[in-house]
Amino acid sequence: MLGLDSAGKTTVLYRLKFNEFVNTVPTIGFNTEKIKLSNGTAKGISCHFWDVGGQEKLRPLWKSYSRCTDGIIYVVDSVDVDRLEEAKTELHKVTKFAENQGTPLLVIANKQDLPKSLPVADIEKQLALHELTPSTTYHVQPACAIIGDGLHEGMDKLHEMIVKRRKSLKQKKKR
Ligand SMILES: Nc1nc2c(ncn2[C@@H]2O[C@H](COP(=O)(O)OP(=O)(O)O)[C@@H](O)[C@H]2O)c(=O)[nH]1
Ligand SMILES: [Mg+2]
Repeated sequence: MLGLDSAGKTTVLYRLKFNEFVNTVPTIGFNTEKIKLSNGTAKGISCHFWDVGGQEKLRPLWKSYSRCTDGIIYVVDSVDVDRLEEAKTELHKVTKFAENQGTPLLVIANKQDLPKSLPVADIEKQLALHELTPSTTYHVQPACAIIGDGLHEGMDKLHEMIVKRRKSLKQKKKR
């Protein structure tokens, strides 16, 4: 789980873990949790989450934490319009790493509860998701991590993309 500092990553993590709001402090380093999803079509699936700090000095860590993962969750603050360009640059950097080719991507357009939040279509455009490497399948999910809206829908989509990718990798191996 990546994204600029203050996007809401840690709030997402603990919302999924405890099914309640947990007040956060800025993450120095990372948080990690094994979470059994409790809702949606991915219910019962256990996931190991790595929530990596998003401050500029921590971003070099993203490369090591994202390689060999089944999926990347990229959390965006839908109100922080001034930093969307920065969020875009960092996201494109991560998806370009050789180790991340083809890794499914779930973009969480977070803080949709706030009145000035940008709609999902605008976020998709500003992040230039259509310009990502063609092998990257993605889904953009509007969410409010504080109350949990949208998180299970997002995880269902990510799970679907992961299963699809595994199947196609298996078929490729057989050939
Ligand atoms: N209004 C609103 N605030 C949120 C939401 N998600 C997180 N926050 C707040 O945004 C701040 C940063 O959240 P945090 O999870 O620490 O961000 P991180 O740096 O990406 O881990 C905290 O004050 C959260 O309570 C949301 O969906 N809506
Ligand atoms: Mg954090």
